[in-house]
Formats: sequence, structure tokens, C-alpha cells
Amino acid sequence: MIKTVSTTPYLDQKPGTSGLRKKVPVFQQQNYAENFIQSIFDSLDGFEGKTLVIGGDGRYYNREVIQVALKMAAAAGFGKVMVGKGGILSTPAASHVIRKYGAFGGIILSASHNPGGPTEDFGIKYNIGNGGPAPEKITDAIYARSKAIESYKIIDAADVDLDSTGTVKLGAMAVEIIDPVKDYADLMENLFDFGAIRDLIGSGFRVAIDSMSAVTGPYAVEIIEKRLGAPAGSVRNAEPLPDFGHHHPDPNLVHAKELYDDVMSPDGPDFGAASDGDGDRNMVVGKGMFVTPSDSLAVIAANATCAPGYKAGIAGIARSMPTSAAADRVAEKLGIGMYETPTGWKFFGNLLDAGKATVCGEESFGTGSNHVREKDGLWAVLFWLNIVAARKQSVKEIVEAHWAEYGRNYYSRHDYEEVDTDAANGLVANLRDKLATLPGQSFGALTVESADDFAYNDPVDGSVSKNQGIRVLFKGGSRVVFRLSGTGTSGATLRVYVERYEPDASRHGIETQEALADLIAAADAIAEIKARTGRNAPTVIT
Ligand code: VG1
Ligand code: CO
Repeated sequence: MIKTVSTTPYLDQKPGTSGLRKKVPVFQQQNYAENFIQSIFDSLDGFEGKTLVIGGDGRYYNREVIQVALKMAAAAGFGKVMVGKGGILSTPAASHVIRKYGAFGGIILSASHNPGGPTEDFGIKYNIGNGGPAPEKITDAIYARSKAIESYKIIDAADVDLDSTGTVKLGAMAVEIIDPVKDYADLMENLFDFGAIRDLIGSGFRVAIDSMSAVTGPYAVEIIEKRLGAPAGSVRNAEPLPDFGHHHPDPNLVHAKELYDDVMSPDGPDFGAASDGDGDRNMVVGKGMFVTPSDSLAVIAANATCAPGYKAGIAGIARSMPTSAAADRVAEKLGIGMYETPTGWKFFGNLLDAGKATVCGEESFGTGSNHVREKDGLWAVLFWLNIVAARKQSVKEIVEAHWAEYGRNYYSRHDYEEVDTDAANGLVANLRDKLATLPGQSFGALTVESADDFAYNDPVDGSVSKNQGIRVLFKGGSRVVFRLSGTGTSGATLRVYVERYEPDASRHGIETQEALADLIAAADAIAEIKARTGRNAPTVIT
């Protein structure tokens, strides 16, 4: 019943920041998905008879690849596969299921915040037994294998019905179709004070959640409406659609603008939140206050003990290098460890496993903790609701009080999307060449103090990751960071991260872009962005 099919390698299956992401037509090439899945299995040891978790964000091509992955897992010798009903599992829920049931690992089918549909994006990611994204050692092995693969194994069998829960046999392997929501919702109920949040909502505090027609819909309806008692309809765009309703499922001020405008309107909700395609990102907005993801990490860390699951305090904080240093000030005050990692959640896994960090965050709308090994959108939303309920203050009051206590890190990211790849590579190469000569140079009133290409030494396993983003630090503590995206699927995306620390509370009310204007001009002067990309303005500002 097991067939061995011969194949030829594709040379472009290098996993990026978060798995392999390509346009659907690329994945639809003959044996493309099969090659990559076999390359994953060939890079792993000792899974015979063990359990694999499979789920995805419901985007176009999800169901087809799940059927292939199931039949290949059976041929590879897994004992059991657990799949979310309908092929659905949000990324944090998949991480939790892997951990809770002691699975060997998991395959998550998602291209996260990238659009979905027949000509849009698809992705495959492998997570290890701790529930987190495979570390570079494994993704490098998968890539190497994909360039040499000559055959894959698959069993000949009918498709599995993904729409009814229960266990069926696929060859010698068991396939258990599970409720994708329940385990995750139970976990959230254990971590947060649902009673206090229920009382807050019962007292008339209005919550609006935009699931952006992506995977979090069923989770948010169960948790926010059913368990926490928010009125029906509090979760909008709650049905996961294969093309996300033609939207970009990226929760930020550009793509979740409708929700933002709604919360900012005089009779709009008190609290708004949105999640991305696979449910690991979050945007939090309070009336009159958009919370930057970097601030969100800092506020959550500073108020962690409000939530029952974190009552004992946190052991440490980790953030990606481009994320603002707002959380560093909290760590300093709490006297706990602070870790600065490269972009991408895979770098947090070791710190979480070793108990060095409890909460982690990225500027890209990602926050999470040691409850799973992925960032977690709804977790962050619930944490905020828990803090609001415990402090009996609005989001705006909480953030302003935080700035008054710690100072404010003005922060913005400018993305230049679908830039010509050669132009983007040239820009970065030019920056690298300049690094040594930048210190001492002035741009307007700003003088460069130091400049480097960020390298990370993992304090747990000693591995080194180089070339993780170019940092230019100015005297006084402001900085700009440049790096190329590792999740895009067409051309290159240049990300420019800009940050200024302002301790003076009387200067905390400035509009962000205005507060950063001189740094934005310096970034252009240093990297020659306009000249090299031909762009006058960023595509997306967050
Ligand atoms: C982006 C973000 C990064 C995040 C990654 C995956 O990567 O910047 O912080 O971890 O997406 O998030 P890049 O390489 O494009 O900058 V998700 O929600 O796609 O799983
Ligand atoms: Co995501």
C-alpha cells in the first residue's frame, strides 16, 4: 500500500522567518508540497509510532495539502496524527495541542498574515515537540534535503473526512479529528481571570474583535462571546474563509483600519482587537489609544501578576532586536533577565524551555509566553482585558501611566514592499560596507554612536545566528534598524524600524511620525532608500 514516487528537487524550498511560503501556483507544481513534506520527515529521527499534529489556518489549498500530509505521515510510520476539525488549528492552538498530548511535532499550514486564495500565498511550517517552530539547525537540514530529494513515500488510500470528530484508520496509522477550539479555550480559562473579565463585559464595557475572516473566528466566538458573555456579534468577520474575504489578514492600522476607526469613534466600542491569518498576532486598541506592540509587551510584563496564570511573577522577558526597548525598562525595574533575539519566534523557544524568559514579544504585533511556544493573538487580547478588569482603568489610562513611570519609546516601522530584489540586496550590501565609517557621522542633529550587523549568541545552546539586521544607534539612545523580510513571496520587502526614547512626560503627546521625523530622514540619508528603491514613501507604516 505504500508507494514510493520518484521526484526531482526544487531548489527554492528554503524556509524563511516562519516556514516555507510561496504562491499557491508554486505549491501546486507537481510534487512541490510532497517534496517539502518528505524533506521534513527525512530530517527527523525517531518518530516511528509517535504522534504528529496537523492543522492550518483554513486558507486556500489547506485541505488538499492536509490530505497529502496525512497519507505521507502514514507512509513514514507515524503512529497517529491529530488534525483539527475542518483542517483548522490556529498556530498557538497547534502549539498547545503538540505540548498537551506530548506529540513528536506538528505541521502547520499557513502563510500567516499574507493574503490567501488561488493566486495568493500558502505555507508549510514544522514545529518540534516543545510546540515551537523548528530551530535553524532543523530548517537548514530540511532545506539541504529538499535540494537532493529523489523520492517520497505516500500510501494509496481514500481521503479522510476532516469534518467529523473521532478516530479513523489510515493504513496502519490512526487519524484523530479533534475539536480545534476546546483545549485552547480551556488553557486560556486557566491563565486568566474569566470571572473578572465577565464582570467587566457585564458592566457594559464593549469589546469588538475582528477575526479578519481568518482562523481566530471560532476561537474568539467560543471565548469572548460564549465563555466571557460578550453579546453575539462582538466578534466580526468570524468565519474563516479560504481567501480571507479578499483581505490582507494582517492586524495593523492599515489592514484593520475599519475596526480602529470604529473604536476611535465617539460611540464606538471601548476596546478593539484583531488577529492575523493564523491567529498568532494581535492588535490592541483602546478608546483614544492604539497600543504599539512593543508597548504592549512592556505593559503586559509590568502588569503580569494581574493574571492568575502569572501571579508568581515572570522570570524574564525576551524581545526581538527590532522591537523597542520599552520592555527593557520593565525588566530592569523588576530585576529580571532581558534577552534580545533575532526576528522570528523560533529564537524564543530555548529561552522559554530553559525558564529564562516567561513573556516574549515582537514589534510585528506578536506577543506570547511560556504557555505555548508560539506567539498568541487571543492570549494577548485576554491579557489586556484581564489587566483592564484588574486595574479598573481604560487602556488609555494604563498606557499613559506606563509611559509616565517608565518613559515613552516612540516607535514606528516603515515597510517598502515588493521592492526589486537586486535593489534591496544592493541597499543592504551598501549599508554593510558603510558600517565601520558611520560612527561619528552626523545626520541633522543626530550623531551616530555605533553601527553593526546584529548577531545572536543563543545563551542556551550556544548557536550563533549572524546578519540579523543592521542597527544604527545614535547618541542619546535613538536608533534605526534595517532588515529584509523573510516572509514575503514577491520581490523583497525592506523594513525600517525607528525608535526614540523620551523620558519627559510633558513630551509624551506628540504624534508618532512627527516625533520620529529626524530619525526617518536620517534613515533615508544613511541607506539611500529613495534613490535605491525608487520609492518616495513606505508602502505600509505601522
Ligand atoms: C515577520 C515579522 C516577524 C514575525 C514573522 C512571522 O517576519 O517581522 O516579527 O515573527 O513575520 O510572523 P519578516 O521576516 O517578514 O520580517 V507570522 O504572524 O507570519 O507567523
Ligand atoms: Co501569524
